[in-house]
Amino acid sequence: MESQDESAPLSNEPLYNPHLLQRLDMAKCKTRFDPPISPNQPGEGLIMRPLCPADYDKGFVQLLCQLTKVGEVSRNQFLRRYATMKECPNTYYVTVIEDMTTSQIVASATLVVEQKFIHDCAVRGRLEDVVVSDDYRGKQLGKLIITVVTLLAQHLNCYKITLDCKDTMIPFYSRLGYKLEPCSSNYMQIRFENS
Ligand code: 16G
Repeated sequence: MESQDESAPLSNEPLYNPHLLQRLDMAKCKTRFDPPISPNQPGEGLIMRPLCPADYDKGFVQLLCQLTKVGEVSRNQFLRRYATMKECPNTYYVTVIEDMTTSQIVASATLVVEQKFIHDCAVRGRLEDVVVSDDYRGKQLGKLIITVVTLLAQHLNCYKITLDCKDTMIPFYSRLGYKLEPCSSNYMQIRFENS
């Protein structure tokens, strides 16, 4: 991809079909919201939608820094990664919440849909990179975005959805229906240098 003019406005093309979010049946989940919020009404001045290129200028990368090490991601690097995700149909569902009053991304969560041969060529969901801005705590946004991405995985016929998280987050995810399966699966990793 050629380098973009840094001053050119970025597109609002969604990473995936936004209607998918609107079609989700929130009644299918046991999580209750008080006050009630939903993908269509996540809170005053807020909108939930798929990631788009313009989110680079709305603090998306800075938000991810609240989760882990991100590095210096340039505009072109971001656009190239967005493009390679977009080229993999039915795989990447990066979902964000924007505060329309400040034009800032304040929460994000990613569903990755992995294709399998097992379970009759099923697909499996992975919940990744969940982050809510420190300034937006207490508005049920984490609960909402995880519930929505989980329902999306179900809607896309994933046979399961999994995540990894710090010990301290286990009670939070447990309240949203995620279960530890210590006897049947353990999370293991190799950390490559500089990661
Ligand atoms: C958490 C995230 C994971 C993310 C990782 C980054 C959730 C549910 N889990 O485990 O998606 O990739 O943190 O940490 O959001 P790392 O930089 O140590 O890999």
